[in-house]
Amino acid sequence: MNNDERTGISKRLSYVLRHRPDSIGVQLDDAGWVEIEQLLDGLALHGLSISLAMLTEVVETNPKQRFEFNSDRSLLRARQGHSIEVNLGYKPVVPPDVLFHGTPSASVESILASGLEKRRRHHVHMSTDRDLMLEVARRRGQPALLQISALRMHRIGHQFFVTENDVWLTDFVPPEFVRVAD
Ligand code: HQG
Repeated sequence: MNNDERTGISKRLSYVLRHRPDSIGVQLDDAGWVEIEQLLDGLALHGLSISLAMLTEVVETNPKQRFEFNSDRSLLRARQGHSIEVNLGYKPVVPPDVLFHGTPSASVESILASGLEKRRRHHVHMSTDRDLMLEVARRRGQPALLQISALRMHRIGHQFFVTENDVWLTDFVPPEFVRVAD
């Protein structure tokens, strides 16, 4: 497969596993897992016939490691980014002092005024990786980098979770914990 083919399959998987499993007639369990056989059948019935080898290639080479197999490789799920109700089972952890969030520069003023909201996702997404966050912001134009006082938030009771691929998640970042990064 070439890059475009992998990206196309990855986008379709994101759509199905984060937002609309019903679009191919499959169901996710509480933790967001789908049976691989069901997934491949559902995709095939809805215009995307791929083999298990192709699916595995997409999952393993995904630049942001968006998907994961369970241990016996019978199930697949998205690691984050859901809009449907799932319990991913991430445990609350103590965050580092500072986390970063990338956003279009046009949104900075609004965020500094009203805080960082999760919008249609389940959490606000952050990272320790500044470059990665700038890349995220670039999806939508001129990028800006915000810095979040994560540890201070944690000390007053905000919960943080971290995924296997080092995406940090929280519910809401009040404006007093956000500033433009140095
Ligand atoms: C912004 C993608 C104005 C927020 C990416 C962001 C990431 C506000 C947008 C991952 C605001 C929501 C997450 C406020 C938040 N005023 N704008 N008060 N509060 N926003 O896509 O963080 O490809 O839901 O800054 O690469 O951009 O899906 O979140 O710009 O890793 O795997 O509202 O999603 O990964 O946008 O992206 P999103 P995000 P995937």
